Amino acid sequence: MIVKKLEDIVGTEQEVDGGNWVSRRLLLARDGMGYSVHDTVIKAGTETHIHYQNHLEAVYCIEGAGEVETIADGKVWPISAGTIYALDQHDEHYLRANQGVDMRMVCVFAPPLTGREVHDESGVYPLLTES
Ligand code: 9YT
Repeated sequence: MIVKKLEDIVGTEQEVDGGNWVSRRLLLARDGMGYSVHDTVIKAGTETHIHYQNHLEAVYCIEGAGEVETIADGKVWPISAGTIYALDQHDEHYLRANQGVDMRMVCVFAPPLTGREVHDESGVYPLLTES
């Protein structure tokens, strides 16, 4: 059994600042679950270009509001607390948080992140494995 609290992660190296977002990485590859789980804050008023070519991600909004736009077709979906989206096609997208309030998301990645990944200039995370 693994039990952790968000307060155990905050301020450690499992809290990663990506600029537009801060990701508190609750479960990682080394926890052996086959996926990673993050509590991520998307800063108010930001737009982030993301393209997880090496990962599948599901994102469940629990606070705040914004939108996600898939770049291939220009579709825009509003996001608010209680909305989940899943990048089942490795969809390249923009993630936007509305002005004035941060968005808080629970993110699940498969394969799991190992810990310190941040987006490269194309919005991609590298595919890393525990050595
Ligand atoms: C929703 C999203 O993809 N935000 C970027 C950060 C990422 N979820 C992470 O590393 O937690």
